Amino acid sequence: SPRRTRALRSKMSYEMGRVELHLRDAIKEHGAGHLTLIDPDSQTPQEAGMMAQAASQGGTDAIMVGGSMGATGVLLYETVAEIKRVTDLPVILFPASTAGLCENADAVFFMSLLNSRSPSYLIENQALGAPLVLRYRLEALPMAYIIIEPGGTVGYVGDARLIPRKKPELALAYALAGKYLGMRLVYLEAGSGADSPVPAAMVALVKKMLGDVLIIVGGGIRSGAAAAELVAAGADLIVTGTAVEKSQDVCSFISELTSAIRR
Ligand code: 1GP
Repeated sequence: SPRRTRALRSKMSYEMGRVELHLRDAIKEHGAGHLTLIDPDSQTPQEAGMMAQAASQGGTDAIMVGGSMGATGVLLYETVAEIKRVTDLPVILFPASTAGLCENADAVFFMSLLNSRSPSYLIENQALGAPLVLRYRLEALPMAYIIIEPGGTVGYVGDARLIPRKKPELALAYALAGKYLGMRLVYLEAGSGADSPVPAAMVALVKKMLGDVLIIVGGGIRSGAAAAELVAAGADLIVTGTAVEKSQDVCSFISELTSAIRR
């Protein structure tokens, strides 16, 4: 019967949690959302808290915490604690390894670097981290992480076979594989501080073919105009890190981004 099928379906699928629903609601309401990335290695926890507070006032939808190097231990814990103390925003971990997990965050991008050559980034860190995710009661958001040229530090550290910028069909192939593996989010990453973001044509192709999967785009986005172009192409969530760190006035910079991408 249809009722049994429905019940089975909800039992079998890994259910969406509070943070994913918060992001999906924001996207439904405004057409797109914004995530502020804070690397605990780049400033003190107090400064991170002030950045998060300003980003919150500027309308960001959640704070991502992570970094390729040094985003671990007491510094990570205190950074998350300070952000949670001064804002009501969900904190989503963006870990480079199991060391990027921490019990006071709300959620984790539980991701596999699909175009890595290294089993460490495909599945080993995930297997070692999964029992911690359970113990810390973190909401796991199942995500395909795909690194596009130039790839930056994360491309190097993650041993990625970078997707050429002119090959959107390769990005699509990995993204579709992620969808068929049950991932509900795809992150197209150009690398932190990239000269230019992921090409809009690549975002457009991936979004067109993936439907309900949330498309996150990050790396090298420095202006409202660049963010708006990616959202027009189909990005659901825009990530900015470096440009926020460098900004003299975080609140107005984030306002510029959020007003550019919202309808
Ligand atoms: C890096 O995509 C993110 O993982 C953000 O990149 O620092 O260039 O904003 P930026």
